Amino acid sequence: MKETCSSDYDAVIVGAGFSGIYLLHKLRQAGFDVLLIEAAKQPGGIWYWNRYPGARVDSQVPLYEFSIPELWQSWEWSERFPGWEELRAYFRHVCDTLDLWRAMRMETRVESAQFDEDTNRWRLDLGDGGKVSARFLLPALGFASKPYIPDIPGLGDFEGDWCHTARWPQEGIDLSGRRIALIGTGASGVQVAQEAAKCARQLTLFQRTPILALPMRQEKLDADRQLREKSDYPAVFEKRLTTSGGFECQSLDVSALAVTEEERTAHFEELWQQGGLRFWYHNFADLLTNEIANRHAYDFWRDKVRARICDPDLAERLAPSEPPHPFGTKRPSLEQNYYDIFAQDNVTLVDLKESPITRISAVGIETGQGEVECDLIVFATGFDAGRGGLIDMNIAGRGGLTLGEAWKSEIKAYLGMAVARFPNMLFAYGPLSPSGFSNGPTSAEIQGDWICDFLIWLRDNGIDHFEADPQAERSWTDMVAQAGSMTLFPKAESWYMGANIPGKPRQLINFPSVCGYAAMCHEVAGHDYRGFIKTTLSGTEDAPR
Ligand code: N01
Repeated sequence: MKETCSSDYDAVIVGAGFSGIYLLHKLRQAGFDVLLIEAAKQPGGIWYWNRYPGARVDSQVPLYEFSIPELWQSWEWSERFPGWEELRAYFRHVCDTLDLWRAMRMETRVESAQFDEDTNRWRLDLGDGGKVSARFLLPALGFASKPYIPDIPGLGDFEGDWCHTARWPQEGIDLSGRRIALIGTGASGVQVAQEAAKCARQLTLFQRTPILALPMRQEKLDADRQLREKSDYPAVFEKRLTTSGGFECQSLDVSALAVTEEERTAHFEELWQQGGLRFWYHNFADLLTNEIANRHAYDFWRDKVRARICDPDLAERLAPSEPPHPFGTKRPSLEQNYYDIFAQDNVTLVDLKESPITRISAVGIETGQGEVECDLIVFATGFDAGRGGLIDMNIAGRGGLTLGEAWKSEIKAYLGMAVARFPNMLFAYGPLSPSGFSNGPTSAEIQGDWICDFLIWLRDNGIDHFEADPQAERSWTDMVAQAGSMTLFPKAESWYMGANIPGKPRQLINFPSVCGYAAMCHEVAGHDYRGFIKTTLSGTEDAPR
């Protein structure tokens, strides 16, 4: 293994989240000379950047960790749904245990990457002025590395503080006694709201669409219980590869319409009591494909939430009689006391559907109903998911084509990992893979194993150049759209559909099945990695298959 001061590698990985770290481990094990570059000070990816108060994962232990025995055997969690501090500590544990630090260059941003056709290598320009080159470029930026801040007039005039949840200062922000305006009520907004409500002088939530949040049912975990449960871990890790969401179980194989009302309600109630995302992923088979089945789930959710809100006007805004979109077509978030905070005197809801924000002034936020004064604005307004970080990395393939140009009117990718005219590049946890529908480690292991096997296969076969065949890329992109059209996902204005970013192409940006995806990738590998154009060292061109 070269030290990180070398400048030429077999492969460069960008990003130290689950996907990047797993790839680094696998490729080093396979004898590749590999460097991981990360802009942050510490590994953890999303858990480095999203360190706002209350940030925690929505997949329960042990779903959100690697299946590598030497890692889980020597690690304990303190909560069923761990928070960002503990997740960061987990990443340090992973890097220590797998001895990865020496191949990681932290606090270094990749400013651009160009494919050099003469030498068949990727050339990367780094933020610290350094340059590295590699045969293979493996961006592992996560689905949410580019925060979205809406273009609201007047933000430059605001005299208080403001920040996006994914750019929360590492030293933290003291929320106590402040007048906080929180824009956005997705998963991040819910988590910030629950914490801010405890200590803010005034917390005003600006809601455009109500979140359909589920009860988290957080629990403390002790060492004895985890020790007992660890005997089940191998089976859980095996199982998560075989389900459509990468969880420990999946939807029932029965329609919500094929059971009696009592049976349906009993199942809903059971899932509700279990907590977590199970109401989403262990529900009836047609929850996400049949509007009538979906409506039953929505009505159950609505009635549960409304039972916690005394003010009927507020209840209608937070849990409307009619669904704002089919249940589960936007990712549900988990809440602990979100629906209770509105009973507090220091918490107010502004319904942006009724009175949209018109501008930000020096002292607050103006809507049609007047001005809300504040001294801190928190943007919990989401991400340019899937493509944003990759485009910002200024990646240029053959002929200088940038990803931004290639994806201007549509995101296209073969297997959700490769783009035509971008040779020797595979990205992990990117668009048109199951990323947004899968928890990080599950996807990281499926794609990481596949990418590593592919690079070994290329090495064994003396192939030093591959590229996605445009036809294969087209078919894959169409197939993801087709899969989406059989679901209710297109009925929501969600980041899943690219609908949250003005001007972004509207398409389902993730493949909606982890196990289906794994099977298809496996099948491609079994056919000599069909769909890729490969060139051998002697220059023989493989016919596109
Ligand atoms: O972002 P979001 P997020 N004016 O896009 C609103 C994961 N995650 O950071 O719904 C006013 O979901 C927007 O309104 P609308 C998880 O996968 C997980 O919360 O578009 N409001 C919405 O309310 C999640 O799905 C955890 O009408 C505007 C909010 O901002 C994904 O990350 C925790 C607006 C954005 O919600 C993203 O979640 C956090 C505008 N101009 C995140 N523009 C866990 O628990 C947008 N909004 C693991």
